Amino acid sequence: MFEKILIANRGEIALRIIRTCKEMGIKTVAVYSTVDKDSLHVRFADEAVCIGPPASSESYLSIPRIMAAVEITNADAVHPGYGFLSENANFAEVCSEYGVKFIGPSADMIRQMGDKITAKETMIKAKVPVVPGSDGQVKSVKEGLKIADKIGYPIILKATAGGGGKGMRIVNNPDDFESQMNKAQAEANASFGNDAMYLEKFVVEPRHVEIQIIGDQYGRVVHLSERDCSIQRRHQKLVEEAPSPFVDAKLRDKMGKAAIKAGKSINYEGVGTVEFLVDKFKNFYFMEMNTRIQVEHPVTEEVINRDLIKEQIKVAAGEKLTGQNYYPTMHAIECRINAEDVYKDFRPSPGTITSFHSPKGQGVRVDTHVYAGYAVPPFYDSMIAKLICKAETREECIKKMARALDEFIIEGIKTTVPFHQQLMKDERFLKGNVTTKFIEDFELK
Ligand code: MV4
Repeated sequence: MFEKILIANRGEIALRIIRTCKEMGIKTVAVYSTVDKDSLHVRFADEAVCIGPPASSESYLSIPRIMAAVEITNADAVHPGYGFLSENANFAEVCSEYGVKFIGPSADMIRQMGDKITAKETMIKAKVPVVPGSDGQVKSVKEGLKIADKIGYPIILKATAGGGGKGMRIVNNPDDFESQMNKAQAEANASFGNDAMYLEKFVVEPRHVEIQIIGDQYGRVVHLSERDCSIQRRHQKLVEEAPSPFVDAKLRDKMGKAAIKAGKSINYEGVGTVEFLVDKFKNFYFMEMNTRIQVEHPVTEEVINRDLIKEQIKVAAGEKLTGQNYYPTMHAIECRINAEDVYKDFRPSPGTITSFHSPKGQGVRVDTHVYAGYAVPPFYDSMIAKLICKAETREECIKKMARALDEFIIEGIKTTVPFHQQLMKDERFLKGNVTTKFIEDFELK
């Protein structure tokens, strides 16, 4: 087992990782930017190293600065958390060249899933269902029009370097093709410096259902069932739950098997998530694979009663999996509490939290790094807490969440709490009738 893990991250996930390390008897190193010097991850870690100024590019995203911290503290492993360098193949490579274990998959596995055309080709070979579309890159408008004509409109153009909705455009008819392709390419170029595009049939009003998997260093891959993340706004998830209200045991089994095939096809090591689009007929299609621990991992933890960070560290250290899959025994929902003003288009609302009281009680979990007096910096992600509730049934879980949200006191900044309070009373949400189009039709009162 590792002796000392350096956590290349900040906020709630850095704290979350430190907690598990302590329980496992592993020493921890925090890294921090100057604006985070009073953060709890700095206080709770055994050692802490300042790695630079607030700008991420000069601190949490700086490979040389993080490697310098590894060097001076003699850490034998690095946990990247989510965001920042967690899916950076170069970072994984530098760690391995330096002889420090990157807690996650190899650089090659990250690269294979990072390029969306390569990922899709890999899935086709592995016989994982994918959305019908172009065979790789669409090189011209003329070629794209021909393919779109064959598969039928609407179609969606996607950037091969993309993910998370950037460089994506829906095309409803051939007349719009050229202008939409130009827009998607311009956006992809600006975001990724790569304007390569591919094309797919557009799945109308899909659900976003993802399967959590874990692979060990000996070729074994198991699944930990699904999460439903259909409630998103501009590709930012707001609510996640497990199990999905739309997934029955039969579909879970089929999707679980497909996700395992996906993982095995690249010899996947570590925790990962295979994202699928699910249509109203329960057809499912591979969308992307995330090669990191995700924000919403606690909903899975709550329903299968396992610590995913612990499992992640164990496989990274070379432990074997037993080979069994995990199935939900409870229902869990996570609400993301962001420092945002929901009445002003979810605009960021950084500043000092003047008072903070988090909800408590049976079945209530709050993962957060903030406290009364904490100043939310404007430099990073706006998420300040995750409220996770669990109960025997979805209905009870929603009631518990509504109660817990009413107990949340956060003063000094605006948060997404009012959005969630309204959602927990929404007729369609209560029925589990949610697709990725839900928020578009949702009106905040
Ligand atoms: C799609 C789609 C419909 N059909 N692909 C959005 C983010 C990126 N990961 C892929 N996305 C989508 N791809 C086809 N062929 C609809 C979306 C999509 C979406 C997917 C998941 C969650 C929220 C979404 C919101 C809008 C569009």
